[in-house]
Amino acid sequence: MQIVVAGQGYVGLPLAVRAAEVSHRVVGYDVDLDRVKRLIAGDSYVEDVASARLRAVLDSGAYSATADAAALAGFDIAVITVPTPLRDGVPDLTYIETCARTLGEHLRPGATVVLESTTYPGTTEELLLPILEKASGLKGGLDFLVGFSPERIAPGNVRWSFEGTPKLVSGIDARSLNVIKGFYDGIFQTTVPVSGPKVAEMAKLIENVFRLVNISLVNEMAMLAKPLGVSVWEAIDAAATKPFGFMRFTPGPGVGGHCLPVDPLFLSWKVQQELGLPFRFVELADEVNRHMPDYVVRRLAEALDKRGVPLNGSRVLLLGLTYKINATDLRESPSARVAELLIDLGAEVRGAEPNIPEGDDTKLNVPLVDASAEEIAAADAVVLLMDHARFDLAMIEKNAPYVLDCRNRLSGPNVETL
Ligand code: SAJ
Repeated sequence: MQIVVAGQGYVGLPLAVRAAEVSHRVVGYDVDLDRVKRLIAGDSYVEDVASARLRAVLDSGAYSATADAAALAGFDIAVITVPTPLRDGVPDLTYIETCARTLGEHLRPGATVVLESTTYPGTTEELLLPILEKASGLKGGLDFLVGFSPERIAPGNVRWSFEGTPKLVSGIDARSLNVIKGFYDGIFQTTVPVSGPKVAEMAKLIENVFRLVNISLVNEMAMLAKPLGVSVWEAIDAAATKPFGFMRFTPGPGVGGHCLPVDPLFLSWKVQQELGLPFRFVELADEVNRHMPDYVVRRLAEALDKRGVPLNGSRVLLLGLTYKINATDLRESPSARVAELLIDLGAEVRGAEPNIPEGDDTKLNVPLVDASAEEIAAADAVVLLMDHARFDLAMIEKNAPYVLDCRNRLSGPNVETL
């Protein structure tokens, strides 16, 4: 079939390439010209899509990338995988709206549109469908089909492959569900039909609220266990020996990424808007997680004070600036907030991040240095924010005058854990 995947980011590109590999003709549409140029050159910027795979589907002609909306004409199925950011705590669906209008102009009778972008329950039927109908003059359900299927991309997850991760599928009616399920059945090993888009939209948010709340729980436990003289890390490891009814989460310097700090707030915003009620778990979890950088800085200040080194004027080396272990993505990373707080208190802050290409420190608020023995020894304090596999933990333990270990990976007289 003729497929369009609108938005070629960490969600859209894996889907587009996989659809091309299973013999669809796929147009990868993105409004970012730089991205399109890289795609046409076979240069993948998505860690889970190797450039060799991209080049193979380009060479076979199964996949093409474009920023030209005219190339969307004639699609059988269009999948929307555009960002849904928050702007000052409010969901920004303008990317979905713009994309829907563009697709609507090329919508033919019998075609299907699927939304994958994470959003609040009701978006597919209350926002997307009317825009498609207005732009096309066609009637949803009658002339064209619509549904929602949330993404479950776990960047760098080696245990669950893209096609091996079960995929929720939904449609505004039985015909829509049938076509959408059929499309994803050709790509994923397991599809899970649900009764409608709202269920699928809500399920995705439950998945991420679950993680956000549980991570904030262990973060608050970490802040309480320290003054109680208990190792929260050892206690979590002990709790994790329970073979049922428990899932292990670990404390950290905060919650980053494009999912967890953002998606759950779509739900709390919708609940507030529709019901005039707070979604207290999400608000509290978000508050606790956003406090973690302040807690890291407080612990560091106390440790330096004990060593007679005022934070003001001290040299601090942050290890691991991306949002999660071994990730290359900086979005919403707590390291930026940690650095900002330290700089405001007069510290001279440097960062070491082996997963960011040399010279790519334009998005950082600290100068990028190597995690060398010299850099580590020259710091008054080192903070291990992300225990990337590329770090030489033994060398860090040996050379750092003091380390605040936010991941419980180090040990020694010069090491304290979060
Ligand atoms: N984090 C902790 N403690 C934990 C787990 C995570 O502090 O126990 C932090 C991470 O360092 C990171 C943030 O939370 O800053 C988010 O971590 P994450 O493991 O949830 O990673 P994400 O944001 O890449 O989440 C994605 C999600 N996938 C989708 O939304 C489609 C999530 O549902 C997946 O479970 C997760 O990947 C995964 O398992 O890799």
